[in-house]
Amino acid sequence: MDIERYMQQLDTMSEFRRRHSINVSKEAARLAGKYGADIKKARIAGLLHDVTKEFDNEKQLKIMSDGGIMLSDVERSSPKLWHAISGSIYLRDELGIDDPDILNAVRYHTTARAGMSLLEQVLYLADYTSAERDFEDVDVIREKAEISLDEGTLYGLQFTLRRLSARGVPISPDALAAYNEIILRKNNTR
Ligand code: DGI
Ligand code: FE
Ligand code: FE
Repeated sequence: MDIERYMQQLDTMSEFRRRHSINVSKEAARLAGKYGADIKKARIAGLLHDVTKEFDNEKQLKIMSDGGIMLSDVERSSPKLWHAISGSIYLRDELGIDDPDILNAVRYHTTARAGMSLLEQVLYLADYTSAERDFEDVDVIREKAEISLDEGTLYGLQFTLRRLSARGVPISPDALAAYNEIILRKNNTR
């Protein structure tokens, strides 16, 4: 896998998004090392996870429809969710990345989902805790991410679900399924 070529994709981004992508890549590699995910895949997924985030809506809709994606009602009504979907299609169809774990990590980096792989959880958390983030509670989620992938992911989901419901915007069923799965897993191991 050609990390130099993937680095060139960062040239298409704003300075802010490039810095974020590099921070996420570094943090994903660190978490992958800590939790036993593939470090090289984590680095690539981190670099590219937001590659379509700054594309305009029409361009993202075209990438998704050309890639054979049918959006659900929640997805169609929430453009913030599009870059994760269009990003994974772009990696597959434009960059020729065929590793399903990398593609799924990008696909679910915004919402999470039930049945996440190690790499998927690593990218979700690296995106949430990346060095330039400064929202309230970021230190708490950083601490949780050191305890376990599930603790970190759960805290991230709780924070996101609280915020989305307070704003009255549609919530992805994938996020709810991820939340329920981790809660049930915790209860079963008590
Ligand atoms: O792309 P980033 O800014 O690095 O972070 P991200 O991919 O986690 O995107 C965060 C945005 O996605 C934030 O504005 C909230 C939004 N979001 C996350 N989950 C959902 C959601 N929006 C809706 N409507 N529904 C969701 O379930
Ligand atoms: Fe994102
Ligand atoms: Fe991001």
